[in-house]
Amino acid sequence: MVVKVYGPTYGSPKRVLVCLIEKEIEFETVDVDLFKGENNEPEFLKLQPFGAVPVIQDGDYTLYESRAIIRYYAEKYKDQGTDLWGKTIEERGLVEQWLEVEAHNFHPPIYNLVINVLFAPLTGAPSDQKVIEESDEKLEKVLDIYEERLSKTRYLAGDFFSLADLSHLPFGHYLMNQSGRGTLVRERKHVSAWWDDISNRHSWKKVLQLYKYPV
Ligand SMILES: N[C@@H](CCC(=O)N[C@@H](CS)C(=O)NCC(=O)O)C(=O)O
Repeated sequence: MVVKVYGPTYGSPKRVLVCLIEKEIEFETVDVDLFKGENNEPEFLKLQPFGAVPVIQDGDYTLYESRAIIRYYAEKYKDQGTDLWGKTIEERGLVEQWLEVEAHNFHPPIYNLVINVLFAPLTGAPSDQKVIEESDEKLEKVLDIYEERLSKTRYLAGDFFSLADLSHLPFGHYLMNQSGRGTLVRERKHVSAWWDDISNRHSWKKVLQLYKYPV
């Protein structure tokens, strides 16, 4: 059964795509145009009632929330492709910890920057300067903690690439390439080396080659 992934051009679905490639799982994609509001059409809302991508369909199994989906596939195909969980329960605990850090500390400020710096000018919506300043400040603090961690281990959860690193790729890409804030990474030696390492993986390059970001 081929996994169907909805919305491949957007950031959060790319988290799923890069995971599927690492796990050597076959998939196909279905375009959803957020700019045309296709995510709020009744047929789509039957799959994802909150109107966001990604959603996957795997036979008659449907799942949404990108981090839930990557956890599901990393577990279901534990022995296939790259092991994204680590070998021991302690390593797995650290993978989970850094996945939560990505979701709750790293993602919110960069998401706010993407919305206010990148998307607002494109859609004619107003940019909130206060949100931009607060997000910059939060991101600096988060990256200082990453710098400290990555001075001790090659990857976030230890000396092995995991779901925790992978989860940073889609919005890390925005941070590095479209937000005008790549220096936040480049001025932190270990974060910079980590970014070069994870963003040069074959899986991520393949995602970027197959599915261009909308902006
Ligand atoms: N927590 C969700 C967030 C998904 C999300 O924010 N998706 C964006 C695209 S990157 C979206 O569909 N935005 C449209 C909207 O929310 O109206 C996940 O990780 O799957």
